[in-house]
Amino acid sequence: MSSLASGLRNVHISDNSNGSDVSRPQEAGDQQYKKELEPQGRRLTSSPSQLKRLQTQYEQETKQKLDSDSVTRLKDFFANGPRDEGFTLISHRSAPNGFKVAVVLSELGYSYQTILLDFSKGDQKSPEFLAINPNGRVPALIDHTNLERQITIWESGAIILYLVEKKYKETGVCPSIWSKDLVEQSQMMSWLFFQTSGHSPMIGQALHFKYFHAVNVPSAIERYTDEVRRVYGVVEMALSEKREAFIMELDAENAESYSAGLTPMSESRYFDSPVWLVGEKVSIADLCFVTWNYVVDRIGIDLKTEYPEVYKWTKHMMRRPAVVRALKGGPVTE
Ligand SMILES: N[C@@H](CCC(=O)N[C@@H](CS)C(=O)NCC(=O)O)C(=O)O
Repeated sequence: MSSLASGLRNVHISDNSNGSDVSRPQEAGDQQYKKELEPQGRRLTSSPSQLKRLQTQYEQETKQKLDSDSVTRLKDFFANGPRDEGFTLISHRSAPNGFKVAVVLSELGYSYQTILLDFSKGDQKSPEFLAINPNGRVPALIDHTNLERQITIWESGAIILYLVEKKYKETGVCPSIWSKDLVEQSQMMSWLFFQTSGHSPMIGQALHFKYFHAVNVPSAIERYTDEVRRVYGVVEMALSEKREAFIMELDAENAESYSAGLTPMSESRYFDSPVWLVGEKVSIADLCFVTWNYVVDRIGIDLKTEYPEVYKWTKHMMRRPAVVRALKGGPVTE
């Protein structure tokens, strides 16, 4: 497995405020994980003075990192000037939001190189990166194909919309993961916005409170994990409705028996066929979820037993050659 793909699986959970750097050693259980964190003194603190001290320590460490030569690699990258073709994806070895964009680049057949930031060295808060993304988080994308001016985009959802529209304009053919129909577009955007505002941040918060928050707050872990479950409930319901409609249409000879409850729908030969959130084909509405679905077991959610349609949906996406290519990684500039 490549460094990017193994990065996504070998998740290191960073100490960031939304906890959304979520990779971790697959083989390591929670206990081992906690052991790795405890020496850093992150879970055992509770008094305001201790919290203040931790905050000051964090600020000093961040400043030291930025003052050190740790960002040289990044500086070099920008000093070398824009590449003359394709895209540069700025990501992190284990960031689901970064891989989300890689999946779409790959599905669209775009060539791109990836530069991986080192969060532990503060690369994401360096002036060079903040000039590209004022929010100091990955992903960001540089489009080198416009020779008049270099285009930079940040926020995974905005990048995805930019890419599908760009491809459409370039080729005159609507990419299969997008739609030329305004209503379908709006449905895809609803799922995309829901994913970027309701899905990934809630998983990020659940991970943060489970593994990194200075004080152990069970109610916060519960609140965010419940919220992730609620979000998956919404997706599960949408996919189940698509499944039902799909089976009723294609398995028409048994439709009456399914409706009457005489035969369970799980007996249909179409029970495991792919169904998608919008229309009848995979689109950005589906693909934006896949890299996060890969890591929710870290917060104790078992998609296979709790959300069977989400589980099948994820499996179908994970089998797509473009998704496999993205998870293996494009050319990486270390
Ligand atoms: N809403 C943003 C979220 C980006 C985000 O939180 N990225 C994480 C990695 S998945 C990050 O950069 N964390 C580093 C940090 O917080 O310092 C997006 O969808 O692009």
